[in-house]
Amino acid sequence: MKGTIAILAFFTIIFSNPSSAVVIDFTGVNDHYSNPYQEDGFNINRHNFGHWHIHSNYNDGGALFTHSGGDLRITSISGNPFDFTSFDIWGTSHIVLTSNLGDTLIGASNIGTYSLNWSNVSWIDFTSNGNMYLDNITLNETSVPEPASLALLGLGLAGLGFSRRKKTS
Ligand SMILES: [Ca+2]
Repeated sequence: MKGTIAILAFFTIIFSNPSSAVVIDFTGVNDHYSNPYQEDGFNINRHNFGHWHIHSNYNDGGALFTHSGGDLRITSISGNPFDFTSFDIWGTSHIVLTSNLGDTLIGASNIGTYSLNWSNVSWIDFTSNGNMYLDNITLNETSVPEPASLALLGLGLAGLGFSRRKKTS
C-alpha cells in the first residue's frame, strides 16, 4: 500500500506538469476593448496607447493590431515564469522588446518571424511607435511543481521509508 502511494506520487509529479507551449494566435477573436486580452493562460495588457483591434479577418484567422503606437505587456495569468520563443510582426519598422531579466530585442525589419530564446521571464514589453500587427506569439509556461504534488511526493517518500523499515525489522 505504501509502495503504491510512492509510485502514485512519482507519476503525479512527472505527469502533472507537462510542457505547455502555446501560440497566441488570436483565432476567431473580434475585440476592440478587452484589457487585458487573455488567451491560453496569458494576459496581454495594453497601456499608454489609444486602442487596439483584434480581428478575425487579419492574417488568415486573427491578429492584433495596435493603432498609432503600442505599449503592451505579456504576463502569465498564473504568475509563473515562462519562455518566449517567437512571434510574427508586421506593419511597423520600429519595435523594442524587453523583459524583466534584461533581455532586449530591437527590431529592424518591418515584417517577419522573430525567433528568440528568452527563458524564465515574468513579463515581456512590446513597444512600437507606429501601427503594428502581432500574431503567433509562442510562449511556454515554465513548469513549477504544484504544492499538492510536492505534498503527495513527500507522503510517498515517507511511505517508502516506512515500508523499508518494516522489511528490515
Ligand atoms: Ca493568427
